[in-house]
Amino acid sequence: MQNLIAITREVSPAIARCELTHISRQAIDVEKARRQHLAYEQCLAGLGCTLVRLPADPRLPDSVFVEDTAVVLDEVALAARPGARSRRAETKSVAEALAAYRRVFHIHAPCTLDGGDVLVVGSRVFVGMSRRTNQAGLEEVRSLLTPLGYRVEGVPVVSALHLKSAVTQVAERALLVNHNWTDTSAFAGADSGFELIDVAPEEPFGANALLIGETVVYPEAYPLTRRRLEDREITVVAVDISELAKAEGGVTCSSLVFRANHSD
Ligand code: CIR
Repeated sequence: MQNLIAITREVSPAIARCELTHISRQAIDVEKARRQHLAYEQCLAGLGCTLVRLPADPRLPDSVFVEDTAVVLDEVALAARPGARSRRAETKSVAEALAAYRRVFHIHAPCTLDGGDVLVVGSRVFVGMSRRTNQAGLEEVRSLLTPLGYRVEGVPVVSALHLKSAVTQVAERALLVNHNWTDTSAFAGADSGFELIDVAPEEPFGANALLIGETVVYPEAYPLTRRRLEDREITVVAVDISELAKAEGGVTCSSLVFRANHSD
C-alpha cells in the first residue's frame, strides 16, 4: 500500500461565520460537525492514510477546509492564496505542515487560487476559473508546474463554488461531473481518454468525490449518484458530512491527501 498522508484540521468553533456563496445560512451544530469530521478522518485512516491533524483556530471559521489552502503534487506543494479574504490566514499552518514532505512554493498577490479549484489527474492539471481563482492564479500555476512536465489548463466554472464542486476523479480514467456547473469540454472528446459519469439530476451537489487508491469516499446524501458509481464497479465508502455541507463543504475539502514520498 502507498504511504499516504492526510492533513486535516479540527472544526473551528467559529464555523457559524463561514463564507457562503450558493446556499443560505443554516445553524451548524459544532459538536455534530466535529463528530462527523472525526468519522471522516477515521475513514481516511481506514484507507491507509496517516493523519496529520492541525488544531482548530477560533479566528478562522473555514479552516477545516484545508483543501483550499494548498495543492500537493508528487514533486512540490503550492501554498494557495484563497480568493476569500477571510481565508488567507489559513495557509500558514498548512504550509508549515507540508514543508516536512515537500518543497513549498507560495502563490502571491495579485494571484488568487483556492485548492478546491485544482483538479490533478496524472500529468494534467485543470484549474477552475471561479469567483475564487483568477487568471493570474492560473498563469502562476502554469509557470510553476509546466517545467515539471504538467499540462495546465483553465476550465470555466459556471455556477459552482469550485471546480471540484462540479468535477472530480472517481477512477483512473473516470470523472464524476455536473455538466450544468462547469464547461466539460476540456474533459470530453475521444482524445481526452476520460469516461464522464453524470451526477443524478436530483443531486447537483453530488459531483464532489474523494478518490483514495481505488476507493471513493462519498457523501451519504447522494444515493442515486452513488448507485451510478457502483454500477460501474467503483468501490464507494459513504460518510455523513451533513453539518459541514451547511458550510458548503464536500468530501474533498476537509483533507489534503498525498504520497508521503515522491518515490512511493
Ligand atoms: C468557503 O466558502 O470557502 C467555505 N465555506 C467552503 C469551502 C469548501 N471547500 C471546497 O469546496 N474545496
